[in-house]
Amino acid sequence: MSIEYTPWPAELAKKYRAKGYWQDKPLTSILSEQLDKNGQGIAVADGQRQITYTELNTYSDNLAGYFAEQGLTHGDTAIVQLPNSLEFYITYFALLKLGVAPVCALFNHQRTELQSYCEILQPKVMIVSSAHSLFGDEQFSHELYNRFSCLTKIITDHSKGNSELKQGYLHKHTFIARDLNPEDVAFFQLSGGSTGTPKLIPRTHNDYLYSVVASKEICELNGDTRYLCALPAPHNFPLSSPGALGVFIAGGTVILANDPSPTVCFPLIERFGITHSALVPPALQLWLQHASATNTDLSSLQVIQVGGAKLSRSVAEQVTPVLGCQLQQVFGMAEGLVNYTRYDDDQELILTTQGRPISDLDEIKIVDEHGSPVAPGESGRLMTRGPYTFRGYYKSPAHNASAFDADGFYSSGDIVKQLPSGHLVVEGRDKDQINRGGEKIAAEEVENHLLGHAQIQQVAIVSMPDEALGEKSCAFVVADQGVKLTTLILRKYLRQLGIADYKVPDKFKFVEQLPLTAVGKVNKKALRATFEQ
Ligand code: OOB
Repeated sequence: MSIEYTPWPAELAKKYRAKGYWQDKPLTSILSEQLDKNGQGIAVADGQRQITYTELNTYSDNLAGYFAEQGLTHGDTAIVQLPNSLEFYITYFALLKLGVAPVCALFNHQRTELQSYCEILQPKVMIVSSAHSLFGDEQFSHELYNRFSCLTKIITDHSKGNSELKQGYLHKHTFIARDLNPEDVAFFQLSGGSTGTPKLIPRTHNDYLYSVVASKEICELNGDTRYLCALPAPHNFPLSSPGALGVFIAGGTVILANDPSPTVCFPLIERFGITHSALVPPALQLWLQHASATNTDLSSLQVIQVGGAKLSRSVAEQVTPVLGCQLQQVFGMAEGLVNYTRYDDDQELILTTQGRPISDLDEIKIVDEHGSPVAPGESGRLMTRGPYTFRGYYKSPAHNASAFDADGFYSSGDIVKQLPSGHLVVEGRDKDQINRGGEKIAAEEVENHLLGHAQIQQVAIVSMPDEALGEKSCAFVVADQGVKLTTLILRKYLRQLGIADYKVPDKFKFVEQLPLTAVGKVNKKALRATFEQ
């Protein structure tokens, strides 16, 4: 059984194949193609350990065999939540090999996020880490087993000592490889989201492999590339743009960091001779601040990619003088479309634009609020379709009806303008989302949690400007008459529900009422304007 998804129309699929963009190969070919030429090359290293391509392949074969013994089979789904570790890639490839499609949660996701993914995906298995507070003991696992009858197994990786996961991959378990259909869903990406419940993005072997192969070419990765993965490994940026998968195609080495702070990353840059890394703007700012004061040798750095949120020109300008390497801006989304500034672009384009699309078959439309194209060079809403941009969220027909136009163009919710060179400049956003230094918060999701509080009548969450993160979140709260709620009470309430920390509003404002628009909706623009001086 294959996993359902909205396919590309036949005539477009034909075009993507005719150009050779869809190669009809599974994502697992990334690994198998390294074995003969580069089996002894180091694929992944963290501070303590490293594994070769041959080991990555053998371990993921073993684990696939172990999963099969546990009853997992092609067409099943899984939830993976692992820190940046060798085990993440071993597990990812093991599931791909079996034809089991995982969603890889971020490590800072908590109870409510994991429960939502379980609800949508009905996974048969979860692969998690005891280093996460939820899985330090059995309690949450029991809750999940009780609530989701689909769930047959929660496999825990113990960061110290032996674990079921390690038993699974270190020991021989026979795995009989089966043919994978490259048109099938390989795994799910997480959407940054703008709705009440999280949305999952089905990514097929064909579309994802193309985005990685093309990204690896644009970014000129090769066997000498040593890529520092300091952002959460499952995120689309460090996984595929060109990310770890791009490095594996090139036969280079991925070095893992637990977080993007200079204290963690600078020693790794020196020790491993890191050539490339990917950062969000706030992390870049920290690197810039620390670089001038450090004795660490950063001279191996060739390229720093920056994306996930808007980079200001003044920060962009410092990259080459301070870090001594090239800046590449990356504007991408888990749904598909990724844009890069090219290394040989004019300096002005590199400093002030978010790049141009990967592919000549990426189609871009910039439209006004009625859906009509704006004049060239004007700003408007970004709509896109192409060989690696998805055609529908998983099991979300109602939301899909508004997220796509009649021609299958996806509305990303970004306000952009396009220069004659094709480069896009991100000017703003027309989605109910806060971009907290690259971490995306769907306002409605957190609003719904707060509305669950017995003494809250109304709530609206909007972004407020922040020096370090670009944006932070503020909740405007209308409480029941005569009730005195405090920031402390509501923070505690949300933490007890179990939501990721970055989603907890940075500020709460208690108000008598919320401003309304002419049609009676909450006027978020007016709320945001209260932060402007
Ligand atoms: C990346 O992916 P997501 O899915 O976490 O977030 C996508 C959204 C975009 O729609 C846009 O609103 C924002 O993040 N964004 C940027 C940006 N890059 C992403 N806004 C301004 N400037 C940029 N450079 O964030 C992502 C995926 C792949 C590669 C890079 C980033």
